[in-house]
Amino acid sequence: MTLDALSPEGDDAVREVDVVVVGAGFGGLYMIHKLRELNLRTVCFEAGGGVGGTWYWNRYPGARCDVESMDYSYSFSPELEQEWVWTERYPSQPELLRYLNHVADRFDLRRDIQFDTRVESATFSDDTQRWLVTTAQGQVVRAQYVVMATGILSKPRVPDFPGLSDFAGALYQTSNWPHEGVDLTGLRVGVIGTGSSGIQAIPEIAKQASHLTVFQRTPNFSLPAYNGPLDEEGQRELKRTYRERREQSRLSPSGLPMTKTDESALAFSDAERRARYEQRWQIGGFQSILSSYNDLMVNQAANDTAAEFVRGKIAATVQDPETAQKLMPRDHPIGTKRPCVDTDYYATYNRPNVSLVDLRATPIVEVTPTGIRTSAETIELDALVLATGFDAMTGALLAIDIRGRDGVRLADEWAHGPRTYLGVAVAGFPNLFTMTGPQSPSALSNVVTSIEQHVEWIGDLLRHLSEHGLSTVEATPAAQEEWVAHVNAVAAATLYPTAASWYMGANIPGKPRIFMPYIGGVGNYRQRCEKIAANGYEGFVLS
Ligand code: NA7
Repeated sequence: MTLDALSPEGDDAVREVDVVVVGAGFGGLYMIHKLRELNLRTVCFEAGGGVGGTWYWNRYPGARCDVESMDYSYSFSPELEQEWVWTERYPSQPELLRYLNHVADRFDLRRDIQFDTRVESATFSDDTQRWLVTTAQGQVVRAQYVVMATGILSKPRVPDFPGLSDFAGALYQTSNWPHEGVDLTGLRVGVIGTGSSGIQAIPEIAKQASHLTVFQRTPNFSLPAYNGPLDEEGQRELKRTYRERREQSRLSPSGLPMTKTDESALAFSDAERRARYEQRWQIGGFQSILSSYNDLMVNQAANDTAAEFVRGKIAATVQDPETAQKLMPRDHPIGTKRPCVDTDYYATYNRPNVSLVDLRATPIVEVTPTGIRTSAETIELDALVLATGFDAMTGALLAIDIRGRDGVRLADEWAHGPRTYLGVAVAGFPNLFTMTGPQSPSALSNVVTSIEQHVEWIGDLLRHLSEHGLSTVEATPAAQEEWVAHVNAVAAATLYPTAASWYMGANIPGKPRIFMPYIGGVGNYRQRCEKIAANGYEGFVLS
């Protein structure tokens, strides 16, 4: 669908809708569907040329979700979940993009989406009680509600290495990978960054490059995926009890169908712990080791036992002891940065065409036209891949000039870190919803479970407003303060804030360091949101 080009001048040029949704990834697509059920006129603006959000942009070799296919998928339509057949345990980026395109077609969502359109600003008018949303294309839309489905990892971080713009070889960023694909065969390739994106791309790039140099600033813990085909019979079997599996996920700590143990790592002997970790290691996935005991994320001594086990696995896999040492994380407790899930990552360092540069020991001095100069050497490169991450959780929101009551800018409100009520609303910004926003479980959960919960909760709220003849909802400052204090208190009781992670905003120079996701658990959070709704939307003013 295309909207008429609208000029900002003059009210006639302003299109009126009930809701503007920003972003057509997992969140935006389901939100459009939900709003249609509510008979609300919606327009969704999407910066990309197609649906998919994260899965539209991140097309680097090896790109794959680290949550299993059967769970990283919508549950809102039992028909959809029965008819879609996944091919692998962990969905690849192309398969996820096919799935989201299928969803867009199946529910006829495209007619409410305008692609290739970046939202620039959203301003609340105290006079009209409406939002005025503008796009980079010069369109202006007036809406009663705005839903930011902008994603938690969607604003790429481009590092500012001296000389980067003078690099004469091919320069790529994993989060903005060319759609036509890239052939790195026979090239000398450098990869900067060893988070999930780097760790997934490195084994694939190593197969193509004549030589691959990995530039690592901080080693990460990575756990084996044991990815493989999903057999159809097993999948059919699982789908027989899909509803129960989904329900378990909704009420779980992390949005996954897992049961919690109540055993402490410190209650067992070394040998017993090793046996359990080994058994978990064989299952694969990032929850495998981390859910072995109940105190790994709250007790340093307990965490050390799991971290040491994984370091042992690195030592056993990587043949060169010096390289193995460099790959072993020692600066953060395991799990406090999102652990990576890989296929052959550590073994890739046994290839003769792969080398590792430890940037802590020899930092990058500059990028030259032909390579990278570190404090120790110059490495000639034909291609450079930046896998340097994102301005997570707040980046995409603050990239839009959002102004609430009295012209107050969200960027100013959040100058010292995000402050929200339930991660979905902000005091002073009526009728604005931040889907999977900071201070909701978002990044610490299976994000599709969290997205569905937010979409349904927002949908219920909009229905409630309409049924009661109300048109404005706004979080109270007091409820927000209480929520922020609760989020911080829960985080402070864990090891998470001890790591310089993107959860903390620590990867972005100058960003306030505050633990952004809500760690109290998906199920607890859901129950709290439901109780708030049942009590007439406690902590909100409805008018
Ligand atoms: P991440 O996890 O933020 O990883 C980015 C990597 O890039 C990480 O190793 C960073 O090192 C490194 N980096 C960033 N800036 C620099 C500079 N200036 N110099 C050297 N190295 C740098 O992003 P991903 O895209 O891999 O993954 C994001 C999430 O997507 C992931 O957690 C999953 O949830 C899915 P650092 O650790 O900051 O020292």
